[in-house]
Amino acid sequence: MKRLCAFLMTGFVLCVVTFAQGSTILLDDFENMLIGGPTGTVDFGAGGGSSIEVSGARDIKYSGSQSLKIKYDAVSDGYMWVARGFGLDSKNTDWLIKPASIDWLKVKAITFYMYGSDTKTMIAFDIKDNGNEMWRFMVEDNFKGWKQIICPFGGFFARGDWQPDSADKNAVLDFPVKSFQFEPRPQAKGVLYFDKVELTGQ
Ligand SMILES: [Ca+2]
Ligand SMILES: [Ca+2]
Repeated sequence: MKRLCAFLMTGFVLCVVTFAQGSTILLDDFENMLIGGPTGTVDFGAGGGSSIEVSGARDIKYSGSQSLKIKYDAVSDGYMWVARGFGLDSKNTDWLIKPASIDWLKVKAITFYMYGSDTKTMIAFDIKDNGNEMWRFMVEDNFKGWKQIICPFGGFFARGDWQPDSADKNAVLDFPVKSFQFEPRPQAKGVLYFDKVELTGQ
């Protein structure tokens, strides 16, 4: 990525992160201590009988020294979420870059690396838009080892099963996107690893 800065008439400096040719913007590499709770670095939880454990893994990782490890047991009426980004209940979940400083008009897709175990588990990858509307992209764990998952914005759909009370529900993907979350869908049980979340202009 490259950073474009301009001096405004007011004397402020405006900086927007945009893409150099063929490059990407690194959103998250899960390198800090991964813990939950009100002051945690990961906003995660489960309900309806499902359960989840979240930690940092140093043995299985794609980049840097750590990945996000999710050990899940998703039962039929249950749900769970593992979120990072801005505006979440946990207070230290920020990405490496602020949403407002990204040139979203140039972004085509959000990508991440997933370590699969070929369990056939369906994983929902959700993003929350600027109107607090939740958008979903489905991924199947049908491979083994690390694989880059590419989620073009055109492949997301507004969730019909649940939206936050504060969601604008306007069926428009409003930028900037503020957070993302992973949810292994029921019924399924296993372990997944995620790493290196990026934006791409390709
Ligand atoms: Ca990492
Ligand atoms: Ca919206």
